[in-house]
Amino acid sequence: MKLYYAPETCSLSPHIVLRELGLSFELVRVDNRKKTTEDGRDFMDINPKGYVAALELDDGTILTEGPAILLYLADLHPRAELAPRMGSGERYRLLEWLAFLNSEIHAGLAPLFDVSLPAAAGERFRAKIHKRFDYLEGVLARQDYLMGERFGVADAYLYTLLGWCRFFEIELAHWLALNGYRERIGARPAVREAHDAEESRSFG
Ligand SMILES: N[C@@H](CCC(=O)N[C@@H](CS)C(=O)NCC(=O)O)C(=O)O
Repeated sequence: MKLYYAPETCSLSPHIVLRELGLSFELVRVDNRKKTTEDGRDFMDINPKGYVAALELDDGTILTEGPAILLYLADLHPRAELAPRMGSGERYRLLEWLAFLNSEIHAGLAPLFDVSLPAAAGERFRAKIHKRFDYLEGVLARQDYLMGERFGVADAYLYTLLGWCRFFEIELAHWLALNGYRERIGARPAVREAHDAEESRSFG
C-alpha cells in the first residue's frame, strides 16, 4: 500500500492508523500547491480531486476521503478493534463520529487556512468551532476516547484536526478534557512515529 500524504494535514490520521495496525506501507509525499508527488508524478492523475489523503492499494486501486480510508484500514485488522465490526450497532456510532469530525470539525477549521479570509468571517468560523469543542469537552470529560474507553480510528482523526488549532489562535488548553485527550494520544508510540516519519522527509 502507498499513502499519499502532506505533512500537518488530515492525511496524518490514516498514517497513524497504518502504524497502529503495524501494516507495511510506503509514504509518498505530495506537494499540495504544485499537485506533484515526490517521485515526480502529477498528483491529479492519482486523485483528480487534488487533495490528500489518497491510499493506493496493492492492486493499484486508489481510495480517497479520510473516513473511507480509516474504515478500510481498520477492517483489514478487525482484531485490533480500531473500529466496531460491520453490522454492529456501534459501527453506526462510529459513522456518526466520523461524519461529525469530517463535516463539523474538519470542514469547520479548513476555511481558516485561507489567508485571504476576512477577519469577521474568521471570527464566525472560530465561534462555531468553539461550540463544537464545548460539545467534545463534555463527551471527553466522561470517557477517554470518542467511542468509550478504547482508542480507535475516530481518535486518530480528531487528534489530527486538533493539531491545527495552533495555526489558528485557538487555545486548546481552554478545554481541559480535550487538551488532555490530545496529549494522551500524542504520547502513543505510533503517533510519535508518524510525526517523526513526516518530519524527517524533505521534498522540493
Ligand atoms: N473531503 C476530503 C478532504 C481532504 C482535504 O481537505 N485535504 C486537504 C488537506 S487536510 C488537502 O489536501 N487540500 C489541498 C487542496 O484542497 O488543494 C477528506 O475528507 O478526506
